[in-house]
Amino acid sequence: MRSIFVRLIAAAAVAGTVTVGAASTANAHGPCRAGFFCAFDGNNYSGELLESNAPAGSDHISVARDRVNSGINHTANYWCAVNDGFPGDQTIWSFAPGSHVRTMGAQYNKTDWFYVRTRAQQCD
Ligand SMILES: [Ca+2]
Repeated sequence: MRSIFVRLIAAAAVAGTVTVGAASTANAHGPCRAGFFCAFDGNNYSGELLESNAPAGSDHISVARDRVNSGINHTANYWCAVNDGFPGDQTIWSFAPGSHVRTMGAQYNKTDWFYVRTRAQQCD
């Protein structure tokens, strides 16, 4: 009987630890989950437009046209913002792994799509 009681307490303690750990992880990563890249409509990560964990090598990841203004990169890869246009598409921002960009400054409201590259490749 004592053995069962000890096991129940141990299980409850583990469950409690998991819950606390998950909550603190969410806080530490702000509005974008671990392992994901997030793009936002406004400054300071307001109005999420994209949340993706697309792998390195991905191209033409669509996002609402001409609206991205901030981003959080919780992936191990570079996320590269592209403004399509004439005469050609242009990479206008490089979100390094782990970076938080509160505002894209002069590049606000220009991004049309993203591509993803490894740390070694980086953005064009
Ligand atoms: Ca554009």
